[in-house]
Amino acid sequence: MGAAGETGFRPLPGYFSRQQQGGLVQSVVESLQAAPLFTPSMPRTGKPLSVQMSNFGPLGWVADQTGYRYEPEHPVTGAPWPAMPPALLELWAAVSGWHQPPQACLINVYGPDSRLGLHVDADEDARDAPVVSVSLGDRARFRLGGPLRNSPSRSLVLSSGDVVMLGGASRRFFHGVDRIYPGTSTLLPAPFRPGRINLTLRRVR
Ligand code: MD6
Ligand code: FE
Repeated sequence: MGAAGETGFRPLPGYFSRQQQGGLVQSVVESLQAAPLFTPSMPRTGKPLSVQMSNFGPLGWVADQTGYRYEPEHPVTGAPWPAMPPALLELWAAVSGWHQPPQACLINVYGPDSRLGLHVDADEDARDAPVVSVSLGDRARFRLGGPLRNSPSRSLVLSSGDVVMLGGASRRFFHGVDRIYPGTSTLLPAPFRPGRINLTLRRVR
């Protein structure tokens, strides 16, 4: 990889054990009973994303034709988002270097053909706080670019249990998920396998 220290991009491969990953999956599955997955859509075009989403924590990221924003309630049920699992609060405290706890955990659920286009995480007012992400299930090809959409990019494969942190300058770098590699993990239960779950922890305000 190289340059990790310079850009604030920090991969932490194999951060969570298989047992810890299982615990996180259980938390996600339980929370989805109360806060079901929704399909976000692009502002303006209304085009649906191929990834489904939900959230943990006091605030959740939502996307619809009006725009992208953080909301304290689920867009469909109107209920508050489920509490953040303790293991995620511990992860944030251990790696983020930030003085306040995370306010949002976005749950991204990928099917075998889902992808996530190049984007910058820019909907948080707390622009200096890092974003910490956890990969669960099938491997994915993650793409990290630079400050411009056409900056040179590199790809890395993220496996189940890997953590990556976008801090410093990389916090505002374009990134996305080119593809997942279906059938490369046995972690997730039906109906999430083949597939991948990514959790991103954020400070919003
Ligand atoms: C994903 N991750 O891995 C998508 N954003 O499924 C992200 O968009 C992301 O991993 C900010 C920081 C870390 C990430
Ligand atoms: Fe992102």
